[in-house]
Amino acid sequence: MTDLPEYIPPKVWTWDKESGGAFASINRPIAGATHDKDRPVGKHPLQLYSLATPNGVKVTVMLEELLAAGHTGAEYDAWLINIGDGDQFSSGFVGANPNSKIPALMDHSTKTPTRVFESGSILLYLAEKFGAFLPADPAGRTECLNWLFWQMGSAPYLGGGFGHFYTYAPFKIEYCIDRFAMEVKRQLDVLNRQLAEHQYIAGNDYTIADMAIWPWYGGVVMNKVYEAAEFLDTASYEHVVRWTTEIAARPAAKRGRIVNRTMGDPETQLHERHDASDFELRTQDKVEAVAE
Ligand SMILES: N[C@@H](CCC(=O)N[C@@H](CS)C(=O)NCC(=O)O)C(=O)O
Repeated sequence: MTDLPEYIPPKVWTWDKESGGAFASINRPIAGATHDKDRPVGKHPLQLYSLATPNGVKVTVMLEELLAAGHTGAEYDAWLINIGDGDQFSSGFVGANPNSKIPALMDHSTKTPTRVFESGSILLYLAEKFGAFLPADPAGRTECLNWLFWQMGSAPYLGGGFGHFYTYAPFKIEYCIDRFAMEVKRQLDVLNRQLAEHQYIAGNDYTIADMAIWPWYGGVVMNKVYEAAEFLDTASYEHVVRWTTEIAARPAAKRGRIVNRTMGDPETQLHERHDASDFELRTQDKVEAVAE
């Protein structure tokens, strides 16, 4: 199984060393702000503080879909929160999300600004605010929320479980990778069976359930999350592949994916989005060309 020495947990766990692995420097067992810094506020009603991880992309795809559908009230400023630098621990960010994790949204169109955190809560808030991407009939709405909450409960096994031990842990532990690969494959099979019978996750309509699930599970299928497509044999989930490809072709999904993105080809990085024209004018390739 593994050559690791047996670990005998002490009576009481104490934080006396970094855990090792990627992101070890930002992991800590206490909440709250580490430094004082206000949130920047731009000109639009919605202020998003985020990064283009799968959890962040859910929200930027939703905002771009709302704008594409003509909901001008969904105009937004997207500010970059660099979690590797600890931006999520600023007093301003913690005010928007006491859990110190992206994405966080502030709605300045309400009498006093409304804070919204947890990506699922943000998707639901926006869907209800604009009456979009959430079926109105009780049965359709419930099925959509079933899958939205499925994602919130399932993706931590993909990210915090599989992704952590397959990609970020300081060494490979067979037991952990086996346990979470098994679960992620089961989840892919759940999606595959659902998508064999429905065009979209919750039925015939494209909804916030698709927007929540696609960045994670579509990301794995497209080999953009953890580079584990071959390891997990994602090509064998043919209906998930079909659905992933269809959503990836949507112009709003293409735009949403690059907002607050700081990795990859420069033309696929729009560090901050403050105007619709930024997709044309302010991607990193353009910013770098001007700087030269
Ligand atoms: N359940 C949360 C998860 C958010 C989350 O885990 N965000 C990560 C990036 S994908 C983060 O901000 N990590 C920073 C940290 O843990 O300090 C949601 O869906 O909004």
